[in-house]
Amino acid sequence: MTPYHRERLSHEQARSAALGFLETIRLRRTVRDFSSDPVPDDLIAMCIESAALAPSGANLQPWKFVVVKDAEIKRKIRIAAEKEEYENYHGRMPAEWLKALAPLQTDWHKEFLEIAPLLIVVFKEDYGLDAEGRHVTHYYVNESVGIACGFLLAALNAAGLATLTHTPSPMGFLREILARPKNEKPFLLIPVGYPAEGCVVPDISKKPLDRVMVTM
Ligand code: IYR
Repeated sequence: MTPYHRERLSHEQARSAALGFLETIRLRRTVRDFSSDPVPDDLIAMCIESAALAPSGANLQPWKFVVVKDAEIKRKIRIAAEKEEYENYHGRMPAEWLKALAPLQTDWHKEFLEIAPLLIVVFKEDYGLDAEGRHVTHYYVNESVGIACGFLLAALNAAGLATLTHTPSPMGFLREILARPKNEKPFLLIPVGYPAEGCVVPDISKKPLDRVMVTM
């Protein structure tokens, strides 16, 4: 064990810090219309460093963040994702699902996978591999990687970047295209960049606090 100390903030300081975070995270929107302008590498590295500080089951950090900037690889990912999504939108998704998605105006076209300057493909490690190739059990993998993705989206948003939490389904093709080892499973595909000039987003709102928070 090692000592842990954080200076306690005054109520005023704490309020102002919490409000600052709230105001910044309020700016986050899921964007599907990206500019192709490049994003500095160091920004992305710093945001992934934030994500990798997330808590995880037994601190085993069961994640990998693959940053794809290469146009040819992005193209392969787009082609494979569109193939799956075409099937989803033409029969695999039931009518109820399509109805729920209607306000988002999504369809099977995924040009953003090529236009966005980079994709972060997050993999979860269902188990680890030690130096001898023996399996190491991982715990709470979905919770851990989900939290890390939350940190990542918040960090990218704080850096003024737009993201899309994209889950082409099924997404096993990402493991093949990116040649990842067999203990890594695709978890989330995040196009990252700046919103395009004239970008629009769905006119949707979040539930008010009194519908999501219960105090007893
Ligand atoms: N993966 C599909 C469909 C989709 C599903 C949900 I739930 C969304 O919130 C958005 C889209 C697609 O990317 O189009």
